[in-house]
Amino acid sequence: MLSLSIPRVALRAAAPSRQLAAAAGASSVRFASTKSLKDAVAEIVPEKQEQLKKLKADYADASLGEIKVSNLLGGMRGLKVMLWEGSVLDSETGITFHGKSIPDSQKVLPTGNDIGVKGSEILPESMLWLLLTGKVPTAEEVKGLSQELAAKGKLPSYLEKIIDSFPKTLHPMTQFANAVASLNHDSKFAAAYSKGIKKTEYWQPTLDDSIDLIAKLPAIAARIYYNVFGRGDGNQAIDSGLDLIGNYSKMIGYGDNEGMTDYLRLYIAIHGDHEGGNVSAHTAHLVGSALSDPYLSYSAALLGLAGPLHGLANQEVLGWALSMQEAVGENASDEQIKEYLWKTLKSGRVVPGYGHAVLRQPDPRFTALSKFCDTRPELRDSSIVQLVQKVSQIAPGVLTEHGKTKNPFPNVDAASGCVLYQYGLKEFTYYTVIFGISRAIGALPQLVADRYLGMPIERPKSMSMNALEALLKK
Ligand code: CMX
Repeated sequence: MLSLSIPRVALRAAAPSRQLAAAAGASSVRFASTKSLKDAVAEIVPEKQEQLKKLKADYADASLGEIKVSNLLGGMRGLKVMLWEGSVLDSETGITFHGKSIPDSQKVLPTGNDIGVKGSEILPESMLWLLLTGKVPTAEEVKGLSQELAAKGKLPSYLEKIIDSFPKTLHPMTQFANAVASLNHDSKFAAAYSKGIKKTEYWQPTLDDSIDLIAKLPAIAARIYYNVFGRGDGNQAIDSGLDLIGNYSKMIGYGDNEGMTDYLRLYIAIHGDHEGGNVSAHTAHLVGSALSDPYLSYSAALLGLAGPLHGLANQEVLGWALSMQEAVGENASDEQIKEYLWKTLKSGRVVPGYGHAVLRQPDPRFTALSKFCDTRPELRDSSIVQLVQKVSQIAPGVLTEHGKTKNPFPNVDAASGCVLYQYGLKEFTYYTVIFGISRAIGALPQLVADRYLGMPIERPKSMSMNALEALLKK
């Protein structure tokens, strides 16, 4: 099991030192600032535009590497062909958000305790602020953003009716994507565009729509949960004193469960952005490049997230782990787990929650979630959490021996579902919906950046096999 002591102690120590720095007038820490998120974005726009102008002027013809046939035939792995501001994924060290690793972010980003709601994990609002502006927000700024999201969180009645009309048998992700697309009815960007808004101003209604959508995702997700599984408060009541995920947790019936609520905050904060090339983020960017509004762009992203090789893996992992538990019992030996892994591989299936298109080491998001489990007795002692942890130690050896995957280590999806399950959220066809709340805080900030940078419509060149052969044989 992984030790928790270092980041937790650091996290505890961070708040007083930040306050002392503020008292001493240190310019990098502004505890009293109450800047709005829109003001904070407006502040960085000119310098970002200048940076892009300079890149174009100085390096337009510089090469970023050659394109091989294997890239074209292999899912474009490794090709540097997208601009993405919020985060960078290193194959060995994992994700950084504007240069900050997950432990770095845990040290500096405001938590529930910092804004007066119980909880010591990063608030997704804090991560959203960091991703949009590159700056660490003050506690007051995060509190202001939480209040803004609570004020905008209620669903319009037409949307409630649309969601209520979905058959219960429709997969929750299909419902989620449809509901999000329907909000395009109220898009400020679409309305401004049809009135002829100037290109330089596109980013403002894009940001307005993005904040509005992020504010409404919890209520959409909670209404789907209530309709399909009959759990939660049924009317998605919003408490203006709570943060985004405090409200979501309450809506789905976990408002009194501090462990679950803080887990959801952590999971949603660190899962939000994973640079631009993953299917959901890339889809939002691609669809948005046609100037489709944020609702349409993010709806498309959710449909990509619903694939089993991407976001649906967290649903798959749990089904797979429970089947294993049923087959080998609660106290499975290493040998029994190995055998089960081989059985999965020999049947031609992938081991869900393992491998990654970019990462070549254990996913730091998996590590952060495992550390969370280590701090909570209710998770530490859970047989399903223990099984998932044990598999994470055994599977890399088996997958290495199997010899196919380039990364035999667990990804974030290996850990995320078992915690939800242990806390009683057992409807695992719903798990990817929670991932869908999260990915918005990474994909939508890039749409805003795409608009203030004036990024063009995305249009790569495709080739047929005949055209490829003709070119190569020349
Ligand atoms: N179990 C068994 N085989 C695996 C495997 C796994 N977990 N991961 C990869 N492989 C296989 C691939 O299927 C591929 O086999 P073929 O050559 O027969 O097609 C081979 O190993 C090489 O694949 P790779 O280059 O290592 O991996 P890719 O970049 O093609 O795919 C991913 C990456 C994540 C789709 C893949 O590792 C996978 O299917 N993992 C299981 C599903 C999963 O956990 N997805 C979630 C990823 C995180 C997320 O997006 O949320």
